[in-house]
Amino acid sequence: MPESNAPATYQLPEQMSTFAADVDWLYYFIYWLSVVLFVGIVGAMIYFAWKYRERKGHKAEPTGHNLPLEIGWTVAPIFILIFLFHKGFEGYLDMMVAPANSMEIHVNAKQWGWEFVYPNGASDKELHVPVHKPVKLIMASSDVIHSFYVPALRQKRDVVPGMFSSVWFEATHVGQDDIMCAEYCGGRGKDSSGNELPFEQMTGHWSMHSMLHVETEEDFTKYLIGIGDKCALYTVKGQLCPDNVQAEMGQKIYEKKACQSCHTTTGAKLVGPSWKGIWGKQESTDHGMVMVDDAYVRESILQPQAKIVTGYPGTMPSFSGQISDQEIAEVIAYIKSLKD
Ligand SMILES: [Cu+2]
Repeated sequence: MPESNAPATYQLPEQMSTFAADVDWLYYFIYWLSVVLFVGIVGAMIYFAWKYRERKGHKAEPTGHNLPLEIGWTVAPIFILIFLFHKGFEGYLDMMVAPANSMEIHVNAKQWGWEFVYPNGASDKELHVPVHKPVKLIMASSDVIHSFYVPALRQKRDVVPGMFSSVWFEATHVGQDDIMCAEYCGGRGKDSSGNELPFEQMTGHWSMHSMLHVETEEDFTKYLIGIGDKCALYTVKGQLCPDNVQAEMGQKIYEKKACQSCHTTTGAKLVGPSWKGIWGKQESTDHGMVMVDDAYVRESILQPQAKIVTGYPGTMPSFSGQISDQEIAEVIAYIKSLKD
């Protein structure tokens, strides 16, 4: 794979991801192929128009067929198209299939801004990623269709309400680039009573801008700690985050995901069982006795209706797709810390 580190050129922005060089190679191949064909065809046209112009004493004669020539100009473009399809499809697969060790970051798009949620639930309006590490973005929209676009990464994908779409990339050097929305997603030029807003207060698709910051692993860890990810320091060293730190993070998720509207931590009964003292207990459910352990808590977050504790309505919605494995581990650590 060629190095993807080239600076911006007249036609293309700077290269900042591993597949940027391949994308650009194909772009320039198609560009120069078009230039050669354009000059060749228009040149031949002008030459023939001049050569066979109307002159006294010359009579037009039909040219008839030239079979080898006709086969040649039919077959040659077929091979060029097969080659272009092959290169394009190869590049597409490369950009679609994220490596298994990718770091997952959730992206929420809405009118008109971006939110990036890191594995432990800490979030920010701008995207920070470590250099030379594959990153997978799992993207959702809460209103209309948006499109995540970072020119230097050569990555662009629609973000559609009601489904997840994903992209991945590996940044090749430390730097910054713009994150834009490439789907016209509306705008607001009037207030609720229909009066035209002053220009500075108008907002919309064009203001859906954010920044990508590619950082060294050290800077990225500092950033994660800065936005409240206390486990980052341990994760980056490949160590397990201590239980008490995880429990602290779990408490934040408990508040942020509004778990407290149904589960208390005081023993009081709300819509769902209180988390106080529940860890390790045997509970009676509609599927018999169940031990409250990692497996049961995980299942109850992702498929709340699987085993409902007797005496509760079982109306909890599934958090599947809205909570990462790391966040589940932190919620579990928090529940563990509430043992009496
Ligand atoms: Cu948008």
